[in-house]
Amino acid sequence: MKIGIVCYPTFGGSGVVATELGKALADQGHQIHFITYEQPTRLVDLFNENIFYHKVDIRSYPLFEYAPYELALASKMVNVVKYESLDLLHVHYAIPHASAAFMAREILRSQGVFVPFVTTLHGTDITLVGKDETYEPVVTFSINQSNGVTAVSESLKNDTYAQFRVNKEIDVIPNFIDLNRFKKQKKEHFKTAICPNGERLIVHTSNFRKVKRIDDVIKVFCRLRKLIPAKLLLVGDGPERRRIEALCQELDIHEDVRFLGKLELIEEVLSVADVFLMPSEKESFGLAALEAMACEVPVISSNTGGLPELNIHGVTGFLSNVGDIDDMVRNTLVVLDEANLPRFKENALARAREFDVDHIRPMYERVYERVLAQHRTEALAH
Ligand code: GMT
Repeated sequence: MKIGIVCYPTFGGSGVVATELGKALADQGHQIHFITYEQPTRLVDLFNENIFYHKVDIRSYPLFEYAPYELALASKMVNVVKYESLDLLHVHYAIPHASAAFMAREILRSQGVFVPFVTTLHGTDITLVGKDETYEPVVTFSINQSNGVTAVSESLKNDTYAQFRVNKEIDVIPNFIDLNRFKKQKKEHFKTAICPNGERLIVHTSNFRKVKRIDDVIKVFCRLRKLIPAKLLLVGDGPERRRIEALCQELDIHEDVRFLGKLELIEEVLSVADVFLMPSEKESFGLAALEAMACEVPVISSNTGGLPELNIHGVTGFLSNVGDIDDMVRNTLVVLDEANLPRFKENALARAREFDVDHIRPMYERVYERVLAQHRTEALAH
Protein backbone atom coordinates (compact mmCIF):
# COMPACT_ATOMS: atom_id res chain seq x y z
CA MET A 1 0.00 0.00 0.00
CA LYS A 2 1.05 3.61 -0.47
CA ILE A 3 0.21 5.42 2.76
CA GLY A 4 0.48 9.09 3.70
CA ILE A 5 1.12 9.57 7.43
CA VAL A 6 0.37 12.96 8.99
CA CYS A 7 1.60 13.69 12.52
CA TYR A 8 3.32 16.17 14.80
CA PRO A 9 7.05 15.76 14.23
CA THR A 10 7.92 16.44 17.88
CA PHE A 11 9.08 14.23 20.76
CA GLY A 12 5.44 13.90 21.93
CA GLY A 13 3.79 10.48 22.09
CA SER A 14 1.56 10.73 19.02
CA GLY A 15 4.49 11.75 16.79
CA VAL A 16 6.55 8.85 18.11
CA VAL A 17 3.75 6.33 17.54
CA ALA A 18 3.11 7.65 14.00
CA THR A 19 6.79 7.54 13.08
CA GLU A 20 7.43 4.10 14.54
CA LEU A 21 4.30 2.76 12.83
CA GLY A 22 5.48 4.20 9.50
CA LYS A 23 8.89 2.57 9.92
CA ALA A 24 7.33 -0.78 10.83
CA LEU A 25 4.98 -0.62 7.82
CA ALA A 26 7.89 0.30 5.52
CA ASP A 27 9.73 -2.81 6.77
CA GLN A 28 6.72 -4.83 5.56
CA GLY A 29 7.07 -3.37 2.05
CA HIS A 30 4.47 -0.59 2.26
CA GLN A 31 5.49 2.76 0.80
CA ILE A 32 5.23 5.42 3.51
CA HIS A 33 5.02 9.17 2.92
CA PHE A 34 5.34 11.36 6.01
CA ILE A 35 3.62 14.71 5.56
CA THR A 36 4.43 17.26 8.26
CA TYR A 37 6.10 20.64 8.90
CA GLU A 38 9.41 19.19 10.08
CA GLN A 39 11.17 15.87 9.78
CA PRO A 40 9.82 13.71 12.65
CA THR A 41 12.42 13.34 15.43
CA ARG A 42 12.31 9.54 15.35
CA LEU A 43 12.64 9.44 11.54
CA VAL A 44 16.34 8.79 11.21
CA ASP A 45 15.96 6.23 8.46
CA LEU A 46 15.49 8.39 5.36
CA PHE A 47 17.71 6.10 3.29
CA ASN A 48 15.01 3.43 3.49
CA GLU A 49 13.68 2.92 -0.04
CA ASN A 50 10.11 2.80 1.27
CA ILE A 51 10.16 6.00 3.35
CA PHE A 52 9.60 9.52 2.04
CA TYR A 53 9.24 12.86 3.76
CA HIS A 54 7.20 15.78 2.40
CA LYS A 55 7.58 19.08 4.20
CA VAL A 56 4.50 21.27 4.60
CA ASP A 57 5.54 24.79 3.64
CA ILE A 58 3.78 27.50 5.59
CA ARG A 59 3.63 30.78 3.69
CA SER A 60 3.42 33.81 5.88
CA TYR A 61 1.85 37.13 4.88
CA PRO A 62 1.75 40.40 6.83
CA LEU A 63 -2.04 40.14 7.09
CA PHE A 64 -1.86 36.80 8.93
CA GLU A 65 -1.30 37.01 12.63
CA TYR A 66 -1.38 33.20 12.52
CA ALA A 67 -0.42 31.49 9.26
CA PRO A 68 -3.15 28.94 8.35
CA TYR A 69 -1.26 25.66 8.82
CA GLU A 70 -4.35 23.53 8.27
CA LEU A 71 -4.80 24.89 4.75
CA ALA A 72 -1.14 24.43 3.88
CA LEU A 73 -1.34 20.86 5.21
CA ALA A 74 -4.53 20.03 3.26
CA SER A 75 -2.98 21.43 0.07
CA LYS A 76 0.17 19.36 0.64
CA MET A 77 -1.92 16.23 1.19
CA VAL A 78 -3.74 16.87 -2.11
CA ASN A 79 -0.40 17.29 -3.86
CA VAL A 80 1.24 14.18 -2.38
CA VAL A 81 -1.83 11.95 -2.92
CA LYS A 82 -1.99 12.95 -6.59
CA TYR A 83 1.69 12.85 -7.47
CA GLU A 84 2.63 9.81 -5.40
CA SER A 85 -0.65 7.98 -6.14
CA LEU A 86 -1.35 7.29 -2.46
CA ASP A 87 -4.00 4.71 -1.55
CA LEU A 88 -4.78 6.08 1.90
CA LEU A 89 -4.07 8.84 4.42
CA HIS A 90 -3.53 8.09 8.12
CA VAL A 91 -3.63 11.11 10.42
CA HIS A 92 -2.42 11.01 14.03
CA TYR A 93 -3.96 13.40 16.59
CA ALA A 94 -7.29 14.84 15.47
CA ILE A 95 -6.43 18.54 15.74
CA PRO A 96 -6.02 19.84 13.08
CA HIS A 97 -5.05 16.76 11.10
CA ALA A 98 -8.49 15.14 10.76
CA SER A 99 -10.20 18.28 9.46
CA ALA A 100 -7.28 18.92 7.06
CA ALA A 101 -7.62 15.33 5.81
CA PHE A 102 -11.37 15.81 5.32
CA MET A 103 -10.66 18.92 3.26
CA ALA A 104 -8.02 17.11 1.19
CA ARG A 105 -10.30 14.12 0.59
CA GLU A 106 -13.14 16.33 -0.63
CA ILE A 107 -10.88 18.43 -2.88
CA LEU A 108 -9.51 15.22 -4.41
CA ARG A 109 -13.03 13.78 -4.80
CA SER A 110 -14.02 16.92 -6.76
CA GLN A 111 -11.17 16.08 -9.12
CA GLY A 112 -12.19 12.44 -9.50
CA VAL A 113 -9.54 11.05 -7.12
CA PHE A 114 -10.83 8.87 -4.27
CA VAL A 115 -8.65 8.47 -1.19
CA PRO A 116 -9.96 7.57 2.28
CA PHE A 117 -8.45 8.70 5.59
CA VAL A 118 -8.02 7.01 8.96
CA THR A 119 -7.85 9.13 12.13
CA THR A 120 -6.01 7.89 15.21
CA LEU A 121 -7.05 9.58 18.46
CA HIS A 122 -4.17 9.86 20.91
CA GLY A 123 -5.43 11.53 24.06
CA THR A 124 -5.39 15.24 24.66
CA ASP A 125 -7.03 15.76 21.25
CA ILE A 126 -10.10 14.25 23.00
CA THR A 127 -9.66 14.59 26.75
CA LEU A 128 -8.28 18.12 26.98
CA VAL A 129 -8.03 20.27 23.86
CA GLY A 130 -10.64 18.68 21.60
CA LYS A 131 -13.59 18.94 23.97
CA ASP A 132 -13.04 22.66 24.49
CA GLU A 133 -15.75 24.63 22.67
CA THR A 134 -13.03 26.35 20.64
CA TYR A 135 -12.54 23.12 18.68
CA GLU A 136 -15.34 20.69 19.59
CA PRO A 137 -17.64 21.12 16.54
CA VAL A 138 -14.75 20.64 14.10
CA VAL A 139 -13.35 17.66 16.02
CA THR A 140 -16.76 15.94 16.18
CA PHE A 141 -17.41 16.55 12.48
CA SER A 142 -14.00 15.39 11.29
CA ILE A 143 -14.07 12.22 13.44
CA ASN A 144 -17.49 11.35 12.00
CA GLN A 145 -16.24 12.07 8.50
CA SER A 146 -13.16 9.81 8.87
CA ASN A 147 -13.31 6.56 6.90
CA GLY A 148 -11.79 4.76 9.88
CA VAL A 149 -11.18 5.82 13.48
CA THR A 150 -8.81 4.22 15.98
CA ALA A 151 -8.07 5.05 19.63
CA VAL A 152 -5.00 4.00 21.62
CA SER A 153 -6.99 2.57 24.56
CA GLU A 154 -10.48 1.43 25.58
CA SER A 155 -10.54 4.35 27.98
CA LEU A 156 -9.95 6.85 25.16
CA LYS A 157 -12.62 5.17 23.04
CA ASN A 158 -15.10 5.50 25.93
CA ASP A 159 -14.11 9.14 26.53
CA THR A 160 -14.68 9.89 22.85
CA TYR A 161 -18.21 8.46 22.91
CA ALA A 162 -18.93 10.18 26.23
CA GLN A 163 -17.69 13.62 25.26
CA PHE A 164 -18.50 13.93 21.53
CA ARG A 165 -21.50 13.04 19.42
CA VAL A 166 -19.53 10.46 17.49
CA ASN A 167 -21.42 7.84 15.51
CA LYS A 168 -18.41 6.06 13.99
CA GLU A 169 -17.16 2.64 15.06
CA ILE A 170 -13.84 3.14 16.88
CA ASP A 171 -11.21 0.38 16.74
CA VAL A 172 -8.97 0.21 19.80
CA ILE A 173 -5.35 -0.36 18.77
CA PRO A 174 -2.96 0.01 21.69
CA ASN A 175 0.42 1.66 21.36
CA PHE A 176 3.38 -0.61 20.74
CA ILE A 177 7.11 -0.93 21.27
CA ASP A 178 10.13 -2.04 19.27
CA LEU A 179 11.71 -4.55 21.64
CA ASN A 180 14.89 -4.70 19.57
CA ARG A 181 15.54 -1.09 20.48
CA PHE A 182 13.93 -0.81 23.91
CA LYS A 183 15.71 -3.39 26.02
CA LYS A 184 17.88 -3.28 29.11
CA GLN A 185 21.45 -2.49 28.14
CA LYS A 186 24.63 -2.81 30.17
CA LYS A 187 25.21 0.78 31.32
CA GLU A 188 26.60 0.14 34.79
CA HIS A 189 29.19 2.95 34.45
CA PHE A 190 26.31 5.38 33.91
CA LYS A 191 24.52 4.12 37.03
CA THR A 192 27.71 4.44 39.09
CA ALA A 193 28.22 8.00 37.88
CA ILE A 194 24.74 9.06 38.96
CA CYS A 195 24.40 6.88 42.04
CA PRO A 196 27.97 6.59 43.38
CA ASN A 197 26.82 5.23 46.74
CA GLY A 198 24.38 2.65 45.39
CA GLU A 199 21.34 4.93 45.67
CA ARG A 200 18.04 3.87 44.07
CA LEU A 201 17.41 5.63 40.76
CA ILE A 202 13.95 7.06 40.07
CA VAL A 203 13.20 8.22 36.52
CA HIS A 204 10.46 10.36 34.98
CA THR A 205 10.30 11.28 31.30
CA SER A 206 7.72 13.58 29.77
CA ASN A 207 7.02 16.72 27.77
CA PHE A 208 6.84 18.70 31.04
CA ARG A 209 3.26 19.83 30.59
CA LYS A 210 0.91 20.54 33.52
CA VAL A 211 -1.09 17.40 32.77
CA LYS A 212 1.98 15.30 33.77
CA ARG A 213 1.83 16.60 37.40
CA ILE A 214 5.60 16.83 37.79
CA ASP A 215 5.08 18.47 41.20
CA ASP A 216 3.85 15.04 42.30
CA VAL A 217 7.06 13.44 41.02
CA ILE A 218 9.00 15.90 43.18
CA LYS A 219 6.74 15.35 46.21
CA VAL A 220 7.11 11.56 45.97
CA PHE A 221 10.88 11.88 45.58
CA CYS A 222 11.20 14.30 48.53
CA ARG A 223 9.44 11.80 50.79
CA LEU A 224 11.42 8.84 49.45
CA ARG A 225 14.86 10.36 49.93
CA LYS A 226 14.07 10.85 53.61
CA LEU A 227 13.48 7.10 53.86
CA ILE A 228 16.07 5.60 51.49
CA PRO A 229 19.13 6.87 49.58
CA ALA A 230 17.78 7.86 46.14
CA LYS A 231 18.43 10.00 43.08
CA LEU A 232 15.96 11.39 40.56
CA LEU A 233 16.47 11.78 36.80
CA LEU A 234 14.06 14.01 34.89
CA VAL A 235 14.16 13.56 31.13
CA GLY A 236 12.47 15.82 28.58
CA ASP A 237 11.59 19.45 28.28
CA GLY A 238 8.52 21.64 28.15
CA PRO A 239 6.62 24.52 29.75
CA GLU A 240 6.95 23.27 33.36
CA ARG A 241 10.67 22.52 33.32
CA ARG A 242 11.94 25.90 34.49
CA ARG A 243 9.45 26.08 37.38
CA ILE A 244 10.26 22.54 38.51
CA GLU A 245 13.99 23.30 38.42
CA ALA A 246 13.40 26.33 40.66
CA LEU A 247 11.23 24.19 42.97
CA CYS A 248 14.07 21.66 43.39
CA GLN A 249 16.42 24.48 44.39
CA GLU A 250 13.85 25.88 46.80
CA LEU A 251 13.38 22.46 48.41
CA ASP A 252 17.15 22.05 48.56
CA ILE A 253 17.04 18.70 46.75
CA HIS A 254 18.77 19.89 43.58
CA GLU A 255 21.92 17.90 44.33
CA ASP A 256 19.93 14.67 44.08
CA VAL A 257 17.95 15.64 40.99
CA ARG A 258 19.28 15.83 37.43
CA PHE A 259 17.52 17.37 34.46
CA LEU A 260 18.72 15.68 31.28
CA GLY A 261 16.60 17.58 28.72
CA LYS A 262 15.38 15.94 25.52
CA LEU A 263 17.21 12.69 24.84
CA GLU A 264 17.34 10.58 21.69
CA LEU A 265 18.63 7.43 23.39
CA ILE A 266 16.15 7.30 26.23
CA GLU A 267 16.58 3.51 26.47
CA GLU A 268 20.12 4.04 27.84
CA VAL A 269 18.76 5.99 30.81
CA LEU A 270 15.88 3.56 31.33
CA SER A 271 18.41 0.70 31.42
CA VAL A 272 19.74 1.91 34.77
CA ALA A 273 16.44 3.01 36.35
CA ASP A 274 14.94 1.20 39.35
CA VAL A 275 11.48 2.72 39.15
CA PHE A 276 9.53 4.89 36.68
CA LEU A 277 7.09 7.53 37.96
CA MET A 278 4.03 8.66 35.95
CA PRO A 279 1.57 10.50 38.22
CA SER A 280 -0.32 12.13 35.29
CA GLU A 281 -3.67 13.90 35.59
CA LYS A 282 -4.68 12.36 32.25
CA GLU A 283 -2.95 9.70 30.18
CA SER A 284 -4.75 7.93 27.38
CA PHE A 285 -2.11 5.21 27.13
CA GLY A 286 1.27 6.14 28.65
CA LEU A 287 3.80 5.27 25.96
CA ALA A 288 6.70 6.49 28.14
CA ALA A 289 5.70 3.91 30.79
CA LEU A 290 5.68 1.15 28.15
CA GLU A 291 9.20 2.18 27.07
CA ALA A 292 10.31 1.91 30.70
CA MET A 293 8.66 -1.50 31.13
CA ALA A 294 10.43 -2.81 28.01
CA CYS A 295 13.70 -1.87 29.75
CA GLU A 296 12.59 -3.89 32.81
CA VAL A 297 11.56 -0.88 34.90
CA PRO A 298 8.45 -1.22 37.12
CA VAL A 299 5.97 1.68 36.98
CA ILE A 300 4.38 3.71 39.77
CA SER A 301 1.56 5.60 38.09
CA SER A 302 -1.79 7.21 38.60
CA ASN A 303 -4.85 5.16 37.64
CA THR A 304 -6.12 7.67 35.11
CA GLY A 305 -7.27 6.99 31.51
CA GLY A 306 -5.60 4.06 29.79
CA LEU A 307 -2.89 3.46 32.43
CA PRO A 308 -4.74 0.52 34.08
CA GLU A 309 -4.80 -1.15 30.63
CA LEU A 310 -0.99 -1.10 30.63
CA ASN A 311 0.32 -1.07 34.20
CA ILE A 312 -1.05 -4.03 36.15
CA HIS A 313 -1.58 -3.17 39.83
CA GLY A 314 0.70 -5.22 42.08
CA VAL A 315 2.27 -7.01 39.11
CA THR A 316 4.18 -4.59 36.85
CA GLY A 317 4.07 -1.75 39.41
CA PHE A 318 1.21 0.01 41.17
CA LEU A 319 -1.66 2.39 40.41
CA SER A 320 -2.83 5.18 42.74
CA ASN A 321 -5.50 7.84 42.60
CA VAL A 322 -4.31 11.05 40.95
CA GLY A 323 -2.49 13.15 43.56
CA ASP A 324 -2.31 10.41 46.24
CA ILE A 325 1.33 10.99 47.17
CA ASP A 326 1.20 8.81 50.34
CA ASP A 327 0.07 5.81 48.33
CA MET A 328 2.67 6.38 45.62
CA VAL A 329 5.46 6.56 48.22
CA ARG A 330 4.22 3.38 49.93
CA ASN A 331 4.04 1.57 46.61
CA THR A 332 7.48 2.72 45.50
CA LEU A 333 8.97 1.34 48.71
CA VAL A 334 7.28 -2.03 48.09
CA VAL A 335 8.66 -2.17 44.53
CA LEU A 336 12.17 -1.13 45.62
CA ASP A 337 12.32 -3.75 48.37
CA GLU A 338 15.18 -6.11 47.50
CA ALA A 339 12.83 -9.09 47.95
CA ASN A 340 10.33 -7.72 45.39
CA LEU A 341 12.27 -5.77 42.77
CA PRO A 342 13.44 -8.70 40.57
CA ARG A 343 9.85 -10.00 40.27
CA PHE A 344 8.45 -6.56 39.35
CA LYS A 345 11.19 -6.09 36.74
CA GLU A 346 10.47 -9.50 35.18
CA ASN A 347 6.72 -8.79 35.10
CA ALA A 348 7.24 -5.35 33.54
CA LEU A 349 9.20 -6.90 30.68
CA ALA A 350 6.69 -9.71 30.20
CA ARG A 351 3.85 -7.18 29.99
CA ALA A 352 5.79 -4.97 27.53
CA ARG A 353 6.26 -8.01 25.26
CA GLU A 354 2.47 -8.11 24.76
CA PHE A 355 2.77 -4.72 23.03
CA ASP A 356 5.47 -5.83 20.58
CA VAL A 357 5.15 -3.88 17.33
CA ASP A 358 4.85 -7.16 15.41
CA HIS A 359 1.61 -7.94 17.30
CA ILE A 360 0.11 -4.47 16.90
CA ARG A 361 1.13 -3.42 13.36
CA PRO A 362 -1.18 -6.00 11.68
CA MET A 363 -4.13 -4.45 13.54
CA TYR A 364 -3.55 -1.19 11.63
CA GLU A 365 -3.09 -3.09 8.36
CA ARG A 366 -6.48 -4.76 8.88
CA VAL A 367 -8.14 -1.36 9.43
CA TYR A 368 -6.50 -0.03 6.24
CA GLU A 369 -7.72 -3.03 4.22
CA ARG A 370 -11.27 -2.70 5.55
CA VAL A 371 -11.39 1.05 4.89
CA LEU A 372 -10.01 0.65 1.38
CA ALA A 373 -12.53 -2.07 0.53
CA GLN A 374 -15.44 0.06 1.83
CA HIS A 375 -14.18 3.13 0.05
CA ARG A 376 -13.79 1.26 -3.26
CA THR A 377 -17.42 0.15 -3.03
CA GLU A 378 -18.55 3.71 -2.30
CA ALA A 379 -16.44 5.17 -5.11
CA LEU A 380 -17.92 2.66 -7.59
CA ALA A 381 -21.44 3.65 -6.51
CA HIS A 382 -20.62 7.30 -7.18
O1 GMT B 1 0.34 15.49 25.71
C1 GMT B 1 1.01 14.47 25.58
O2 GMT B 1 1.34 13.73 26.51
C2 GMT B 1 1.44 14.08 24.21
C3 GMT B 1 0.37 13.31 23.58
C4 GMT B 1 0.53 13.30 22.11
O3 GMT B 1 -0.48 13.13 21.47
O4 GMT B 1 1.59 13.52 21.56
O5 GMT B 1 0.39 12.00 24.18
C5 GMT B 1 -0.80 11.26 24.09
O6 GMT B 1 -0.54 10.27 23.11
C6 GMT B 1 0.40 9.25 23.47
C7 GMT B 1 0.58 8.32 22.28
O7 GMT B 1 -0.61 7.70 21.90
C8 GMT B 1 -0.12 8.51 24.71
O8 GMT B 1 0.80 7.50 25.08
C9 GMT B 1 -0.27 9.52 25.86
O9 GMT B 1 -0.85 8.85 26.95
C10 GMT B 1 -1.18 10.67 25.44
N1 GMT B 1 -1.13 11.72 26.45
C11 GMT B 1 -2.21 12.04 27.17
O10 GMT B 1 -3.28 11.49 27.08
C12 GMT B 1 -1.98 13.15 28.15
